[in-house]
Amino acid sequence: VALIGIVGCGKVGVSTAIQVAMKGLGDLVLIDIIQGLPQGEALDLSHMASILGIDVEITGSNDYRDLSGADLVIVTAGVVRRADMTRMDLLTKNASIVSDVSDKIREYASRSRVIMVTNPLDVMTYVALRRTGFERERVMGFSGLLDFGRFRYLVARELGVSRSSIIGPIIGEHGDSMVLLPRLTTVLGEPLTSLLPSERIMELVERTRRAGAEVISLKGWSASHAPGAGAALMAEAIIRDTNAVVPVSLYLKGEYGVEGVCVVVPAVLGWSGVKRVIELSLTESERSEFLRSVEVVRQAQQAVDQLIH
Ligand code: LAC
Repeated sequence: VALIGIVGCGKVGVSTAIQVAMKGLGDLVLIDIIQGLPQGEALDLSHMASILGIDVEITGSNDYRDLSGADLVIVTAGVVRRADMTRMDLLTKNASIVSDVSDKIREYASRSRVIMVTNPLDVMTYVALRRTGFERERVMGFSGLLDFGRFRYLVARELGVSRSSIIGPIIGEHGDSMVLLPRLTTVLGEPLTSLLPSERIMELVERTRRAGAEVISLKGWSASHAPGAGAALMAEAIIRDTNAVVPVSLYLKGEYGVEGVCVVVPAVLGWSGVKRVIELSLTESERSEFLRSVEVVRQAQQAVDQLIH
């Protein structure tokens, strides 16, 4: 049985735990520094699993030693984004939290794969990579399924087709410079660019970029169910070794002509983590939009470099 650790029992951590538990992927250990919280959530989730007849062990702990033997650790710990904050405002605070968590993962779960969920996502993936010292294939950031899911929600409504009939890639930063690719987003092969006028596509892309902030301003705190769903899908691809192609934030080593930055690209996921990067054939304008997004992350990454060593 696989062991999956979830670090951080805030709303995102708990929503992720619910959705991972419901998939029955393996045993779960929830970690948080608040006394009682992970234990209480674990008990509640164990009752949930019992009602549903799902036989996974779910425990909670304030001690990182209980991550020992984890095959996968999902990191959601950090300060959450308020409506008036950009993801970058979170940078310094969360870099320090994620550094500490990464040290614990290296110490107690040295063979684990890591899915980073904390914002700003791409830079936190970089922090986790540096501080764990793991090979890049085992350290990946979650956000692409979230952002693409938001786009797909809007496009499906617009076209009156099932959400599942729409597939497409997303690349670049999890942030305002994220790159959706309407030319490569298709309804069973028919590109969005021939199904909708370009001005309308641009509106949907803009709305997708703002979707995270829209959720925060409505409900008063950050999205949690959608992130939980996407993180659980990534966990499933890894634990069940499915080879699903998923957009993940990954430290690039020359792919797309980019060296040394964590940004979102499509990758094949399985038991070992990232098995392979898929390099999309981009047009000149798509490529330059992507490279601009990479530079946004590179700047932020350089800003934390001094903090994490
Ligand atoms: C979101 C923020 C929290 O996209 O990154 O929901």
